[in-house]
Amino acid sequence: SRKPIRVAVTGAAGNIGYALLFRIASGAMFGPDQPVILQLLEIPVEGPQKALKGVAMELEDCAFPLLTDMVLTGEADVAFKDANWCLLVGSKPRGPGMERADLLKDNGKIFIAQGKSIDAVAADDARVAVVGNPCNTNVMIAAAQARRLPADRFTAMVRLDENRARAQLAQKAGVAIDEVTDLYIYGNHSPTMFADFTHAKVGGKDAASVIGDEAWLKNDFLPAVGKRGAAIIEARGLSSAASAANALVDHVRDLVTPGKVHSVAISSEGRYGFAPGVWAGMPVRTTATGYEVIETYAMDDFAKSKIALTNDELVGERETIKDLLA
Ligand code: NAX
Repeated sequence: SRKPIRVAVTGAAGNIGYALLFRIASGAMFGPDQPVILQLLEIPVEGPQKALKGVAMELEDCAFPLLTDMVLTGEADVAFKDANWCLLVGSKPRGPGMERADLLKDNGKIFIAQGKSIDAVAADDARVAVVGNPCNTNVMIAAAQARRLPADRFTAMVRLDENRARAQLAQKAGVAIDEVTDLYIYGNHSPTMFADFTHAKVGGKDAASVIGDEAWLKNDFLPAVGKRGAAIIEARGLSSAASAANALVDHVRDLVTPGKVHSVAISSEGRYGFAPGVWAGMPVRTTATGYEVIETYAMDDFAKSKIALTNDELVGERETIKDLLA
């Protein structure tokens, strides 16, 4: 039988954790023949640790054949020990009256510690996916700690934005989701992200001509995708959890499935006009050993202006936490 994959998940007793762990254990992330070991991290405080125990009890009660072991811990070095995948979901939410800069800095400290720990104790083939917000900047901070693991192992999730965009476009065009292709997310996981409809296709044809309403694409579609997270909070009273967990399943599964093309936030290295060193969403194609960036989409002036806007935000976030990168 196959050697189990060790999957570390932080914030495991949180909302996303509750929607995520059962999918991983059922085989949705790594396939129906791949055993997994869950290594679950929560803050070392009684409440969250107790809640984590409860989640683990439910995982046991599912009797998942692929779940061969579980580790529950409040220590990063235990959670990340020999981990093949580190899913960094946990982060500190914005409290009442808290400035965005303070949120960035508080979370930055978490990702310094976790980045260091991953680099020290995770498996040689370890890969990291950051979900905890602000995820693009958190992943940059974690990657800055790495001496052993190369930067391309560190990714952040913009897949929820891609999935939201594909669903909105399919709905507008009145087609099945699979008919919408070549639709990728550029930039920050925030309302500034650019869902590039200019290259998208519907049923193999140029999406803009199928929709036939450029004003809708620019003035309705883009803001609707950008503000979808806020719309979910407004409707549900809680932030996206099941759809975020599902997007993380897609993000990781497609990063281990050669040939898949999908949106991933990676170190930009100046591609598509992003500042070198910021982590920005862009399309990648998964290869046998990692991924290659799709660099061939030519952007028009509108797309360039959108990318410039989300790049400015990423540069601003980096500026806010620059002391943490040293
Ligand atoms: P919750 O507040 O329900 O859960 C977060 C959990 O993380 C809590 O149980 C908390 O105790 C734990 N935690 C905090 N600091 C930790 C640390 N240092 N080590 C380990 N655990 C720690 O939030 P949830 O709804 O699960 O969302 C988690 C994160 O995902 C948030 O930052 C949220 O903003 C972010 N999201 C990111 C999305 C994306 O597309 N990238 C979309 C969904 C979501 O908004």
